[in-house]
Amino acid sequence: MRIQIITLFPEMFEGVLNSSMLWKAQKEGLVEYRLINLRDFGIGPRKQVDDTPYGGGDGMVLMPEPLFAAVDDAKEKDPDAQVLLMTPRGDLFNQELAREFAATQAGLIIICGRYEGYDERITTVVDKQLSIGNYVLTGGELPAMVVTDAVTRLVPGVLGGETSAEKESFSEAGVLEHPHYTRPEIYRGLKVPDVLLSGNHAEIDKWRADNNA
Ligand code: 4FN
Repeated sequence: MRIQIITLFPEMFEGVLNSSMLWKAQKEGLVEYRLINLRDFGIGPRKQVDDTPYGGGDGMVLMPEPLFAAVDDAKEKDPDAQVLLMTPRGDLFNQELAREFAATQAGLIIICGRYEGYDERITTVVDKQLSIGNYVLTGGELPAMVVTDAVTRLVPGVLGGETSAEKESFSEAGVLEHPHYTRPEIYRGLKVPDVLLSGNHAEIDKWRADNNA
């Protein structure tokens, strides 16, 4: 699966894409990431990508020409890819959508907004508008990283060892996680619940079922 990300700040993605799981997914050829710098499609010698809004008002808006050109470039690499626009007005991104994207063999092209937003005409080439939640952010980059992380771990073969049935049991049955403990048994006077040390797996399963958020 190919994930192409259109952004004015490609360097923001380096840490996330080079972290263990996403790095391994790339190394094993399961996912290919491509960062597209919107600036490369800027207009004129100053590589302009933003302009003042028609109708007046504060701030700047991403111009249509660089955005359309960047999407065209991404589509050339991957004609069947779905185009996603990260926007606070979008549908709330969730695990079900992550699973759908991962299952689809087609790639993703993710557009990240900046400033006050983008010229609305870009929505004519967008398949889905997505939001990660209701808070003010400075750009769509962090939301794009959330989608990239959530989708990549579900791409077949990425999470070694675990079967898809195992992955489903927690994240997709609406079951929240139970509390976890590791060594030492007592830390700063805080003891691990006895049942977890008992070796009684029926009792442990019951405790975990009773102690999920
Ligand atoms: N945000 C709100 C209302 C008005 C504006 C914003 C806001 C980044 C380009 C969009 C934000 C949150 C979740 C993208 C927020 C997301 C963004 C997202 C995002 C710069 C314009 C902007 C009512 C939600 C508080 C800035 C609410 N998921 N504007 O944040 O891109 O994907």
